[in-house]
Amino acid sequence: MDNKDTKIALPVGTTLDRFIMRKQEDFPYATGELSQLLRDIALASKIVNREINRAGLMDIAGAFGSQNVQGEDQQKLDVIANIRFIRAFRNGGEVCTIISEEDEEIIQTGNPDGKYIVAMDPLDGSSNIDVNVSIGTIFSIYRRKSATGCDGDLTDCLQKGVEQVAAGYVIYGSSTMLVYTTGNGVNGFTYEPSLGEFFLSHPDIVTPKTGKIYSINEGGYNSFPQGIKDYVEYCKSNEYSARYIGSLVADFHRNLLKGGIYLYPPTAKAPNGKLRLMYEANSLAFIVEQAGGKATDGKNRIMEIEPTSLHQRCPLVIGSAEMVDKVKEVLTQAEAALV
Ligand code: FDP
Repeated sequence: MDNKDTKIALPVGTTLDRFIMRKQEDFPYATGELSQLLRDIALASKIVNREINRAGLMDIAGAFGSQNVQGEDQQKLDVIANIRFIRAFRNGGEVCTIISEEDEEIIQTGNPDGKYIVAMDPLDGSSNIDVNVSIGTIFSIYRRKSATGCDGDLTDCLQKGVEQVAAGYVIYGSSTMLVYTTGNGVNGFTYEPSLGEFFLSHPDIVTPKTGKIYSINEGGYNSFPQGIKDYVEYCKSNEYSARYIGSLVADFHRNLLKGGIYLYPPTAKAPNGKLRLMYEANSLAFIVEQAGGKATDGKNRIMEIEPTSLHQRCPLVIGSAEMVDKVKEVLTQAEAALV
């Protein structure tokens, strides 16, 4: 076989579809609905990926002129991504109810027989859209608590992170990747645009136990809790690298692969932290734990926080296990010093 043949003979790898199908075969009683739901997410993300790539040409980047429920400017692409994902869940039929960072109220899909609830941030890091920085979609999937045959309700939507059956994110970056877990490890798939398929590129992701990267918006330093200030000083005295893109999915993804920690503590501007428990923290917590890392609000495990409202915020300390433990230790010391 000459060189040319060898190249052609190289396999292209496992597609996301095939991977999902194989995993489903591991569960003899699986009905295939969760698999179909994951495929719906992949399809919507391909469409959103296309819109993002065309943003400059199509004049769909930039503010939409309205504000979302968090009081932030809605970007046109936020709105488009929200519509695309909702439409995918409506057409798919497996999801009865959606909660979205972009919508104040719960959204009924018109599929009362759907078994699943989706919580999503359709386009996270939206302030970065206009400046060509990586952005992402974050999602969590829960099984509904109520019986099928009617719309899902608030109790279905306000479930703890430990109840997630799957979670993932899509990062729209120099390449587009989908990373997800169904509670049995974490796998990453890279989009091959010429084939229109995601391929398994990062099987069984394990995050390093520790790292040398810390990600925090130090602009808020003056109002950080003392323990967080102390941890930042600890990072500096150990010559850690500061890396903060300001796009959660991108910061998280880098730290997941390389080892590191992301912190969004309470600040004067955001007394409960800025990130949302249901749309951001829980999903990434499930992923990081499945990869061997940890996620806390500084004290408590994120996935055990009892949600009380759809758009609730929480502080977030997430990443390599030993680094998250160190933050807890430093916070405890700082609190003890106050007594
Ligand atoms: P954005 O406001 O651009 O949507 O979830 C919100 C988020 O971005 C995260 O993606 C990002 O990590 C964080 O906010 C950045 O907040 P700061 O600008 O306060 O650092």
